[in-house]
Amino acid sequence: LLIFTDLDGSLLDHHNYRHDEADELLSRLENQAVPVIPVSSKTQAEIELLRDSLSNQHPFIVENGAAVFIPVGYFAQPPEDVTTIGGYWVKQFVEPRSHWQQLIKSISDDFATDFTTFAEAGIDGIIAMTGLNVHAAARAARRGYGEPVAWHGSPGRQKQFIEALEQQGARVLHGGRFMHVSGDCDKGKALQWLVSEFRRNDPEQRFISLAAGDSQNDCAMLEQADLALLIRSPVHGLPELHRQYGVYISKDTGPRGWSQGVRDIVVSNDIQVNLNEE
Ligand code: 2M8
Ligand code: MG
Ligand code: MG
Repeated sequence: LLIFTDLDGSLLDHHNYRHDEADELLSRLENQAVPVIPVSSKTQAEIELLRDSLSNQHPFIVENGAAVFIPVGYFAQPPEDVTTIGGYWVKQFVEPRSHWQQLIKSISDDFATDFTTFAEAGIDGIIAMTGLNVHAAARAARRGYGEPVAWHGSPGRQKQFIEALEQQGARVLHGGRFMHVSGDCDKGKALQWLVSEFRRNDPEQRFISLAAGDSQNDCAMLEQADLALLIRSPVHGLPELHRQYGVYISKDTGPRGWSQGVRDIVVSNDIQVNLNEE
């Protein structure tokens, strides 16, 4: 079993970013050698902080599937088409952040008062928009592959903005709070690539994938995974995917819903992982 999980609104509470209610299950999963792989809109720097606090040493996927980070040596052989950067094998799916910033700039005259980017907001602005503390906000500001945009204009203008970006080769994904402007990546493609690396490294194993998420930007990975857990949100409705057959919907929101959902899915699919106290 491999667990791919969104962070904000899923493993982490939407409002306070805490994960206490999932800690017990996380340590059981680690004891049972089930990798829990963060897949987030968050940056490398943000996810590293969280991994450290959880003692998680598994690969992770940053910025909505823009890149996959695998600790060097995690697999016996490095995957094809990766670059070694600071102790990781990195698979990159898109152009760097500056490319997408220039693109936004090139159309911004038409939408000047409608939006604020993370770059414009700066650390203080990010704190105000997200409720992150200053250290976390500084890490959220250090982006490699795209630009989060807070939208203030009308939905109609937003549609035009997205179309203008997409005409220039960008792709826009929606997280819990922001639009994310980057290239042709999503969490589903990144999941698929990483699952195939697990299989290549250990062809005897089947590797069932379970994906958990709460927002529109999670749907691609929920569709791609063998088992899908949709986490209820305290602030927005369920994405369209909830109508799809076989998608498990959590009863609670955030880390509490995450834990219940993962447990229920493991039990009801007869997956041979013991999550009970020894
Ligand atoms: C952004 O991501 C969230 C996740 O869904 C969003 O779009 O609402 C990212 O910029 C991330 O780096 C940051 O930590 C988060 C904080 O709420 O916002
Ligand atoms: Mg989320
Ligand atoms: Mg997210």
